[in-house]
Amino acid sequence: MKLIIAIIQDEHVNKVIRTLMDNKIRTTRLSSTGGFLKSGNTTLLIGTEEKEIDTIVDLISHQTKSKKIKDGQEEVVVGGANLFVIDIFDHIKL
Ligand code: 2BA
Repeated sequence: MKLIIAIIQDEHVNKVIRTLMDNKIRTTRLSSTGGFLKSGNTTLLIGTEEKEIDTIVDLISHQTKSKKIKDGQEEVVVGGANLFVIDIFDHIKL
C-alpha cells in the first residue's frame, strides 16, 4: 500500500478533490502553510494501492498548473502540486 502526500495550491484544490471523488479515490484534506512563502496551501492524504498511483498523478496533474510569483525582487515558480509517494506497512481500520 502507498500513501500519497499531495501539497496542492489552494486555487486548484476543490477541482482536485472533486475529480478524485468522482473517480472513487478517498482523500483527507488538511490545511497547511508553505514554509517559504508562508501562504496557505492544502495537503491531501491519499491512501491507495500501487497500481492506482499513475492514475491519481494524472488526475491531479490535469487539474493543477504551476505559476510564477514575485517574492520581493525574486520570482519563484510555485508548483500546482508537489507529491510525495511513500510505502505504507499497513492500513488498520477499527
Ligand atoms: P513554500 O514553502 O511556500 O514554497 C513556495 C515556492 O517557493 C516553492 O514552490 C519554490 O518555488 C520556492 N521555494 C521554496 N523554498 C525555497 C528556497 N529555500 N529557496 C528558494 N525558493 C524556494 P514549490 O517547490 O512548488 O513548493 C510549493 C509548496 O509545496 C511549498 O510552499 C511547500 O508547502 C510544499 N513543498 C515543496 N517542496 C517540499 C518539500 N521538499 N518538503 C515539504 N514541502 C514541500
